[in-house]
Amino acid sequence: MSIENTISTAIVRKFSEKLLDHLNLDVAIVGGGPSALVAARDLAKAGLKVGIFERKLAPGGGTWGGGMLFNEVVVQDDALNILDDFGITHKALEDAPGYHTLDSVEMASGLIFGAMRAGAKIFNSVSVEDLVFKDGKVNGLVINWTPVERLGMHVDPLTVIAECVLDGTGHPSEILHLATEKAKIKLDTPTGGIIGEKPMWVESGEASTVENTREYYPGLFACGMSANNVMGGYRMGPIFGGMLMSGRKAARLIAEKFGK
Ligand code: 48F
Repeated sequence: MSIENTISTAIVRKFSEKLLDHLNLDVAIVGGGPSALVAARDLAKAGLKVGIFERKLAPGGGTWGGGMLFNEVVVQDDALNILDDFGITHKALEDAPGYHTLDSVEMASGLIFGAMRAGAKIFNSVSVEDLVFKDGKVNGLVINWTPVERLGMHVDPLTVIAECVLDGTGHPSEILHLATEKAKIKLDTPTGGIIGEKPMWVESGEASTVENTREYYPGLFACGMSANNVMGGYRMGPIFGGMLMSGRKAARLIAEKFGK
């Protein structure tokens, strides 16, 4: 066999094996932002089979760009233990006790690496376009290649079956929207629907992101900005402690469902 053929055969075979091995999951996570990556690492460490489906080529969500493309972000004391678990470096702010800065590129790459090293698999350039919803229960995801979605090509999708689905899609809460609009699910919110994100208030947004991280319908959880949007929390900008702690909380709640 020529080397050209060997390379192509190896890639097609290995990717197919990986996808086949992840068509039936304990936890399917939509979006590879910071909260989802923390959840994925913790869930994989708990022994669960976890797949992340991320629309973009590069996972990491809103972490890469820091604040307005200045590639530094801020994290508060409460979340340092999570950064330490991933081996991501941080530096205390001398003039603001309790707050720390870190390089947003190190954070994004460190979170991705940590989630994968723990055993979670990331399928990038894959968009989740629908839910599998049977007998009133969320059963998994409907997936397609992002270029297919972007080009509006009429190509039927594939499905991934999962015990639990975690919406980590950030500000748009895409999966919870699908749940309310297509599956006609009533979410566990005061209105049964999505309340919608409020403007910026850092302290409130940071606290509510963690508070609002929970199960919104049996088997359907939300973390990060998605959880905050559902419950009408405030946005917080480039401070990331709430996102990291939200991921950890989502993993704990989901792991409890599996008796882990
Ligand atoms: O928004 P995002 O970074 O998720 P997060 O964990 O973190 C929010 C912060 O980055 C920031 C913030 C903190 O101050 O406010 O915004 O809530 O990442 C969400 C990821 O989900 C992907 C999207 O490409 C992004 O990388 N995503 C969204 N919808 C889909 C999706 C979809 N339908 N299918 C696949 N991926």
